[in-house]
Amino acid sequence: MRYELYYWPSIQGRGEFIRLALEDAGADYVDVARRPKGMQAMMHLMQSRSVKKRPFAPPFLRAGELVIAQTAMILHWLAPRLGLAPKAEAARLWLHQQQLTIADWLVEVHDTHHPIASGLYYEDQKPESLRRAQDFRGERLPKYLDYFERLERGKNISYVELSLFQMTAGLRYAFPLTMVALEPRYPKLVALHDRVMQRPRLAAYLASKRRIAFNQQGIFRRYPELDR
Ligand SMILES: N[C@@H](CCC(=O)N[C@@H](CS)C(=O)NCC(=O)O)C(=O)O
Repeated sequence: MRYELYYWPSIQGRGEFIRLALEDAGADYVDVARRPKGMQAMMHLMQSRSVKKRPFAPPFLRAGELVIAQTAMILHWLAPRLGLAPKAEAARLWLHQQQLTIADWLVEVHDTHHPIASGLYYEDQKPESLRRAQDFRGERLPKYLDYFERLERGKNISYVELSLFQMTAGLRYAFPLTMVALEPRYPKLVALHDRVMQRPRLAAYLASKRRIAFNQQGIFRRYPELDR
């Protein structure tokens, strides 16, 4: 099966959570929008009336006849096929629940720099961003980190652990000072981050050009004033 991933070509964003799973599994996939004419193909699937089940937003995955959107649902469907989730329902639902919590967490990261509207520039919502980021650093970030630090994890790496790696990496990029101060309280999450990035296929991916660098258009952005 050759999978087609559709996502904005210049940012890690939500697409990265899917890329990490595909890369870790060594899956055969195409990152469509990063290919010539790929953006047209992506916009066609989202906008053409001839496509009956149009996704609202990327990322979405095409697998044969299926087109699946929503990051957590893509992973819920894909991961058992990639060996990154068990097949039993209870175990899959538990992973899905964690992934949906990660999705909520990611929205809160985004809202530190876009608390009023995604369509406005950061510079047009700076006072609100400062307030929002202060609350995020002081209240919400430790609450999410506490939660994931304390959960029991089995020996096997699933897609949720890959996503937690991405959260730690992104938070280190966006909030370096805050993370230096907080990380001693979260040794299990730090160890998990290191363990995931040493997985051979992921290590090769992270060192390759396929891994887009964190940048100021993505969800994790570095504004030093939001990291005080
Ligand atoms: N809940 C969706 C959110 C998808 C989403 O917000 N995608 C962003 C890029 S990361 C987008 O392009 N949104 C366009 C829009 O909301 O208009 C998911 O988790 O996949």
